[in-house]
Amino acid sequence: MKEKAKEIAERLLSSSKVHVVSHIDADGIASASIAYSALSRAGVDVSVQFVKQLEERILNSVKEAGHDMIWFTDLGSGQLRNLAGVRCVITDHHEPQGEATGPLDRGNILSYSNHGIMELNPHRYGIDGSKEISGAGVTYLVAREMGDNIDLSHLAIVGAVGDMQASADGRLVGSNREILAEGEEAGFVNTNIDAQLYGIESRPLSKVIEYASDPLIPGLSGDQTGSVDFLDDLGIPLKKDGGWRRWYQLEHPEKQKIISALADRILDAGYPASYASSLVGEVYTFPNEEPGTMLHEAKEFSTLLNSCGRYQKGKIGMAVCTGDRGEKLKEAYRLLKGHQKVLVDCMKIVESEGIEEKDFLQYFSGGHKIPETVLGTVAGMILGSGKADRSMPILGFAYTEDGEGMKVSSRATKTLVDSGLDLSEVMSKCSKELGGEGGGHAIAAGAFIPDDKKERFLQLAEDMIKSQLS
Ligand SMILES: [Mn+2]
Repeated sequence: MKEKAKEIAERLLSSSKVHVVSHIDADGIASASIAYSALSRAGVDVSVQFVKQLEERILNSVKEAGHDMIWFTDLGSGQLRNLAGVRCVITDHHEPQGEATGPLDRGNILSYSNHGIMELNPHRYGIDGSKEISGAGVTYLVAREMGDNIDLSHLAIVGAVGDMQASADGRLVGSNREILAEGEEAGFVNTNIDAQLYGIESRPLSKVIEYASDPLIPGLSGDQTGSVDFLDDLGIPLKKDGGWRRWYQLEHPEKQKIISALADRILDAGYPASYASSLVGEVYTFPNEEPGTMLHEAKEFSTLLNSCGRYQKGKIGMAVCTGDRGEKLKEAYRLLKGHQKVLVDCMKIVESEGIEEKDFLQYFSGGHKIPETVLGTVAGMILGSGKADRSMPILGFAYTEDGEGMKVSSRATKTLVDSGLDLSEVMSKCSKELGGEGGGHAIAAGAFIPDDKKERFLQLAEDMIKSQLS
């Protein structure tokens, strides 16, 4: 990959102006920020545009804008055919569609480079882009060939963590590890073995326990008083000098005490030991950021970027990534706060409307009240909160914003997936039968269906889930 990265870097450096098109999620925002920094440091004029996906309409408008050179980051490999004739480079980690442009197929490199396209994608080199490197990571490989850009390595880590590439094993693997080692050696990233809980920098201690969802803590997740009592019983002071203590401020023995008590709870509730051991894993922090802020730790940093992306404010996220610690950072925090309020309101809506149960699935109906953009997150939170039955998957329904159909989001537990459940298949096949479309992952998937087909969809999904689990 290094050789290809070098070729791409040279091509970018010989351009006078580059237009960056990136995906609008945490990884995409980190990718664009790396590309932006590397280009502007090298004196290349740069403009940036964020998109949800590279659909035909958007692709046509990008083409028509007549840019001399375009750099697609965290997307593009799925659109090679439609990019014929466009002078561009691509740094992407999604499964490529169409013929190879890498060493797997020499002939096609020539045909595509004749068409003006240069692509760096790990899948062309036998590297699994879904686990081993993110869009930001691939973009970083090019940036490091463009100049002294090792300080951008922390953004490659934020992108990988944002794409959940550290969650399966509790640590980054593959090419991500090489980037991590480089960043660590240069002093831009630290790796610690610590709790895999969310909010260890910025949230009060009891909130970290209360909101724990991966892993879920039986009897504590979602229970405010229970979480406070739990820490009290262990003799852990919640406050110090009048302020709420945070996880990162705890003494090592305190952390150990809490983690082993949490593990006991998980084991006592009958979950496997592997579930309890997922409480601990690698945590990535950034020494150049202020401790106790969301920017100091990769998971929280990526969450902040995602909340910018969700509200179409990719540029706010990029300003934060490229160093703004004033107005833009404040705006990013405001977006996150607003998002959290939306989620709390949606949880209340589900609680008051209720969850309906069938034999093999449960579902809730958000109608026009739950925005389709947060439907999946809400479904996941309901399943994680202990307010739903964890022995079956949950589906959420809501009308789409354009009023032209219905969005379905589904979430399951790892245990269900291990037993054969595949929500991606459920969402894609059942929606297709009703004239819609869908897909995703075994554990989390979504679909769009005509708005009068909800009952029929539920029936089809119920049948398929039943046969998957039997
Ligand atoms: Mn990505």
